[in-house]
Amino acid sequence: MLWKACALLFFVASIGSSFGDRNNITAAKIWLEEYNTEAEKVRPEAQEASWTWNTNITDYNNRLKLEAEKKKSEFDKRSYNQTLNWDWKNFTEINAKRQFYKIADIGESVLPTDKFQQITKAKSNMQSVYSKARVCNKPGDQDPSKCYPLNPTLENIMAKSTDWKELAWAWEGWRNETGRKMPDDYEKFVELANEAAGMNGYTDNGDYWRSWYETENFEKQMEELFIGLKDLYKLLHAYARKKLKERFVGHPFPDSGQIPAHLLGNMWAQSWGNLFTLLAPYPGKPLDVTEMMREQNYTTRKMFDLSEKFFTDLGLDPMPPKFYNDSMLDKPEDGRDVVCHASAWDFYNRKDFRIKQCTQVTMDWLITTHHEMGHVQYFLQYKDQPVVFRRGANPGFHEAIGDVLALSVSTPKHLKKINLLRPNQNPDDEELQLNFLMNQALKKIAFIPFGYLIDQWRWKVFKGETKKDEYNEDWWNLRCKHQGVSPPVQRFNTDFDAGSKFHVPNNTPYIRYFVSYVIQFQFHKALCKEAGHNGPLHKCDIDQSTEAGNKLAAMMKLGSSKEWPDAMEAITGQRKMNVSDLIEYFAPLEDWLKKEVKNETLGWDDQCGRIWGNGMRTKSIFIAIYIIFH
Ligand code: KAW
Ligand code: ZN
Repeated sequence: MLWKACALLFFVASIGSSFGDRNNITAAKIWLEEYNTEAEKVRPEAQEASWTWNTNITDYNNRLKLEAEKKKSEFDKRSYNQTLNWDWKNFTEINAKRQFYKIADIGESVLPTDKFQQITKAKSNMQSVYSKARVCNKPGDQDPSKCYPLNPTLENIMAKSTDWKELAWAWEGWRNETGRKMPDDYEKFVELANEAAGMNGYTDNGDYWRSWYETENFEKQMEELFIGLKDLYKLLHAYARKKLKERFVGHPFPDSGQIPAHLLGNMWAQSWGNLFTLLAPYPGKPLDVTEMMREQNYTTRKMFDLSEKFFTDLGLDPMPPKFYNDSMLDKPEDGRDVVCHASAWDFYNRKDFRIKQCTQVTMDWLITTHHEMGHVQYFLQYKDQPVVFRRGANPGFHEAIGDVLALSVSTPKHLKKINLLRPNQNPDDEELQLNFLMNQALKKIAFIPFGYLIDQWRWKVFKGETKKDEYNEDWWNLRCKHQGVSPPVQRFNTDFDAGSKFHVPNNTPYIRYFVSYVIQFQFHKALCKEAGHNGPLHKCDIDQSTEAGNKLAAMMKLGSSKEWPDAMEAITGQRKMNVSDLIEYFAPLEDWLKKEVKNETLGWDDQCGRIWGNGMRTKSIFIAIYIIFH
């Protein structure tokens, strides 16, 4: 007992004697512990207030959320000031140095209180416009008070309708009710986010977002990956365009080669899986998993149980006890407004983890369920890291986990195993396999340019190269150039079509999904090797491979304590992002597509042609007058 007391006295004395010593690593580590304990109190409070607002959008809950965010920002600022007591940049202990680096990086919390409140308010306004939006006056409706939300009505129309006019109504209406109401708030948000980034030593907010990747020439690297995938996308685009021209014969397709954006089965033309019936190489061999799910009376809970089982069969963690009670897995039917866009929540107290989504019983939602469960699995694996390391190795890693598992779950072999293939369907049938690959391509390859371009647009906005009155023009320059889609109705510079996509009003960076879509194939290939898979990559199902599960867990446990190449190496042995595994996965389909489009002109003009309405013309007239008089 006595020796323990002596040791404690010596310990306290040694710290005491080094007060004021900016290099005392022992004292620095004690401070880090204290920071962590405090953060585990402040963060859950902020998360709880945000959750309450997200699951019940009211002014009152908004005020509570703003109050909690202010409290968290004060804690961030206080902590930042305390980091100045240490010469942490010269610490030789890497882990402690990295914690300090992350604690000192306080983002928008750096702003003075009034500006912090302004930016939070601008974001809240945009988020509530987006989540409350309804579109009225559907063609054929008699009752003008009948209005429709994105989830499920407009999404279902975009997915299933083959009526040009109805699709155009949903497409245009959604943009009128969302983006068009946001440019003022967005401009304010950009101004203040840039100001915060500048105060933190970044050139602008885009520079700050890119810093999370800790990669030299990040923009260049993304561009190279994108170029590596463009040819494959062009094949799929040409094939889809050919088939859509047959479906919508007599309707206008632009001579510049783009596809009208409302025809691709999705509100943003980002994922084309809903065109599968039209585009399947062998239409007689459907992959009608949604129908099978409905026939078997699937419920939301059954979808989550199925997903959870896939994780635990790999040896990964089950959902904690409170998860199902506290999550919001279905859209509430009591009329309250909620943020329906799916998300996964870490409350940073090592026990509360939730998912919020408005699930429907479909194959797509089964995949989204795996995607969100992937986030929660990451939370569980890194929960014993210090709070500041409870993040993905980079944001793309967090997005990739659930998708990697879903690559196995979606294979015909696995669907057979879980009774979601029809009894007469043979999972080894090569025609069915090609149909499966087409289905995958419509989700994965179709997404690539969209995943790339959103932040191309935002980075330019943050750099100040795109001003408010150019928001929409530059948006469509990118959509036309990279995705090869065109607006189905005239656009105006008073429109703000970027704002019709959740992540823009919600201020969530998007390049993470592009990164995820590349690296998930690298992870898939490495895990398949670990699981002893032989044969083509697209046939691999890692189900029940604890070897694969262990690799994945080892990587996730790191959180963001190491730079991402270390985390990637833990799974793949590689330290670079690379498109070759994605290309290998789709090789049989690429061959098939090449034959299918041999008489088509691949690609499209960089510009869309005549898409601008009066607003844009007014602007051109002003520019012409300005030029004449100068
Ligand atoms: C997609 C991704 C996977 C599978 C199919 C897909 N289809 C489309 C995408 C890309 C993208 C989209 O819908 O456009 N997917 C999502 O937005 C899924 C939602 C999310 O899980 O990524 C969610 C987005 C979000 C972020 C911040 C606040 C609110 C929602 N991300 C997370 O919940 C999350 C949580 C912790 C860490 C990292 C991300
Ligand atoms: Zn996600």
